[in-house]
Amino acid sequence: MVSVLGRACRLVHITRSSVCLSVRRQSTAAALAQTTAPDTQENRKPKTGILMLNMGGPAKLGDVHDFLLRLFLDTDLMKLPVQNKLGPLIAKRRTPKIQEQYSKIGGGSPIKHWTSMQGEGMVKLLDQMSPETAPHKFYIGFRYVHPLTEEAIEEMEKDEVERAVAFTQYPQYSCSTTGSSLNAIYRYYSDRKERPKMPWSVIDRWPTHPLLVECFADHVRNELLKFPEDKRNDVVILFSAHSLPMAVVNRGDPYPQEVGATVQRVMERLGHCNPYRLVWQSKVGPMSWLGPQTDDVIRGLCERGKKNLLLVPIAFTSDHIETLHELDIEYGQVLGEECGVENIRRAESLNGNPLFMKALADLVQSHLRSNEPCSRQLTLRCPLCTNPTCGQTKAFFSSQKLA
Ligand code: GF9
Ligand code: FES
Repeated sequence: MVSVLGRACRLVHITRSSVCLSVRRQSTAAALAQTTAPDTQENRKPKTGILMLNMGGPAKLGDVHDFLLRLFLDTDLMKLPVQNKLGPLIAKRRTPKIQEQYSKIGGGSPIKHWTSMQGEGMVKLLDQMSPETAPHKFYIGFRYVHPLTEEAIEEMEKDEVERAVAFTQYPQYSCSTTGSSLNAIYRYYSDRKERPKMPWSVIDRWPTHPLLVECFADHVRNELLKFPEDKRNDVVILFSAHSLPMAVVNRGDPYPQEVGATVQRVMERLGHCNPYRLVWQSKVGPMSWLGPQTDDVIRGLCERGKKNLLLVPIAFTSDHIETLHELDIEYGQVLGEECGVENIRRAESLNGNPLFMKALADLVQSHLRSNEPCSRQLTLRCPLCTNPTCGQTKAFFSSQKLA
């Protein structure tokens, strides 16, 4: 179901406004040619390339193994002893369970579907908002499934974009997510002993962007309205973010603080209408992870008579396995039943919200206008970082010379 939607979506690349804009700039003959060859993302020469970075997820059950393999071989995400032996072993062992989870959410991850939709909305807006940097083209760079980051860079080089923007789709920065994707861009060039044809810059974090905050607040408000009126005031809002191993937190990863900043702004925007907590989900394996854990908090609150709960995924903008399986099935259905919850609901992910596309376009426009290669925050390594690539990646991006 999900992959069918994704395919249909890729065929509908044409956008009315981009046709109008480019026709106006061209001769009549070119304009005529344009009517026979539609002005899709694929055949107009882009000036600005925007690489949308994310981890990606398996679109089909058959993609689960390779997804896990790339994940467990990612040395920026985790360091395992004899990783090139142990990684494949763990990937193989975990495949059946993860396949079963994906089979319960429609047979695959919808991440590519949503990212394509968001990218299309974003470039359509950008072509109107910023004609001086148009045409804009978006590329998808996933860390663990196709289209891989390396494949996207190759296409951007082939397209000869004049300016490349690495745009993380994680609002909050972690070295295990955005950091890993940026290291992959750095390694693409250093492995090939090549220099980029175009200057690169990075949108490395955007945890408090006003339109992001507004989108989250809208989705929380919409979901609160679905609770029975007499319970609405008692609802506890649980902002749930992917957890991190304490070893990552303790080397000084900026993610927990930035997730907290998003939560703070969303609650301010909502006028602190309800009590809330920031909780952490998806811990795996034997190490200790940042808490409190989402499932423990649901149990604890129910035991204490707080039985109307609203879960808000705050660190991922689109639906993925952690919302559709972990929050909706494991917690919403199974755990909720177990601990006698009255009403447990989940706020919708930002997915196809047009205001979210506006947020993405605004971020890119301000970034291009700033002429800064990256944020000041990106220039500082974690105080206890031991990964040498982090230093090289930061030097690569912060030394890019923009026009
Ligand atoms: C993460 C978002 C934020 C493997 C354990 C077997 C490790 C890990 C993460 C953080 C994802 C999405 C954070 C590990 C080791 N990490 N996941 N770190 N993931 N899994 O260090 Cl929005
Ligand atoms: Fe954070 Fe290296 S782990 S900069």
